[in-house]
Amino acid sequence: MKRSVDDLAIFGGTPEYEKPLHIGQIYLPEWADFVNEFEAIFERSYFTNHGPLVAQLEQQLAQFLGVKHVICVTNGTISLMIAARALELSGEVIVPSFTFPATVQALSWCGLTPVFCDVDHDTHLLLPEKVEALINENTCAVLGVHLWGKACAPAALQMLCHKHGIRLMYDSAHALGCSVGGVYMGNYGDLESFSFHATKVLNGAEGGCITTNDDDVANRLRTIRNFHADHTHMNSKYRINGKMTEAQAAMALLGLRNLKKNIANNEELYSAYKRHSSTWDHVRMIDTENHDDENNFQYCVFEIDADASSITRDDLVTVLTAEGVLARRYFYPGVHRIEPYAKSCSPELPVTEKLCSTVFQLPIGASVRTDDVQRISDLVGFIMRHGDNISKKLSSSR
Ligand code: T4K
Repeated sequence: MKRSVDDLAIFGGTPEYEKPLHIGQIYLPEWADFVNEFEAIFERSYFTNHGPLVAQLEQQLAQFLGVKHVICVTNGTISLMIAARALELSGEVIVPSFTFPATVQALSWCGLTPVFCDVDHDTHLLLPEKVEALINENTCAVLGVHLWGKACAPAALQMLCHKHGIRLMYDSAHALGCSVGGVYMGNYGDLESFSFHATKVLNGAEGGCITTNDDDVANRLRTIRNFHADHTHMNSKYRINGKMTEAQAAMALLGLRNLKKNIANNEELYSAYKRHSSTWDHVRMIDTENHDDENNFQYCVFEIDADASSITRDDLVTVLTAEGVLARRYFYPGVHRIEPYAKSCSPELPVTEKLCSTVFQLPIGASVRTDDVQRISDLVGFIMRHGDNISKKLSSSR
């Protein structure tokens, strides 16, 4: 418990956590189950190229999500690249800048031009009316992001894309196990792309998948995922090695067994943050619930009131990091501010600009307990109460 500002680790005090707490989910399977699965892989001596575990994972995910096709791939970035190729996109794609760079970089790898669209201040999601204002004769698709597991206007965007004869794809890296209208994400647009990175709620170490209810799109996805002719008997101008390994599939299958339990753990932590954060000065917690529906609570997201607070978001993150609370600035800077996009475009994105300087995430996932949330909350509350003094001390030490 900090009694004075001098007790903060950044000013020479003892850090709150010796072993840092981080944002990543890092849910692990039982060691014995992991060993069993890997012994079986060694016995089969079959490590990749659409092995039995990948087939099992695709079938189990399809059943869980209620979607016709699941195509497992190497990671969530390759997944987006294969997805864009499968939809045979060419021209401009409307996409938020307030996202992880991979969303946009995948488009660039496919020779597509990202057109950045601003997001809603409260939900951080694309707004269909802002999207529509950017559609022109060069637009071939909208790439929506179900950020923080919240549904990005699937019905409205679908109608809009249909009206303009363009494709709709989703980056659903945050949205495994999230639903809207009783339907799991994975069933919207022409296709959706997921990530099974270690920091995600389903941990394949790396990995991802694309989901679709369209047979033709599924066939093209399977063709592009593999570099030479295979059972899809289809030709494609672009192909790549995007295959998931048996090791990744083994991890993800074990994770899938515990998915509901891990999500329940996240939800408990999210609720604890919700209770405690209401007492902090000048910080609000972003509501990432899909009310009446499911969320995976993969991220706990906060926004600092930059006008009222005497400490900046960046200083808050620096002070927390020194305490071993590895808060993150997802997403900073906005993708439109990084190369190569910064050089080629200067879109008007006032909400994105603001969010990039005010939003931060606090630790959640396997390594965090509810009493950690209490400790982190006491710390954030303390820092916000003494923001003025801390800021002055930080400035004089720079
Ligand atoms: N679309 C969206 C919307 C995304 O958020 C992402 C990825 C993608 C697409 C692309 O999907 P992938 O190609 O990655 O499958 C992390 C993750 O690496 C990335 O997957 C994720 N989004 C992004 C939001 O976060 P970094 O560069 O911030 O990761 P890093 O290494 O700083 O890790 C975050 C924290 O987790 C650290 O404090 C350390 C901890 N950690 C990390 C790893 C990898 C661990 O404790 N153990 C680990 O194994 O991107």
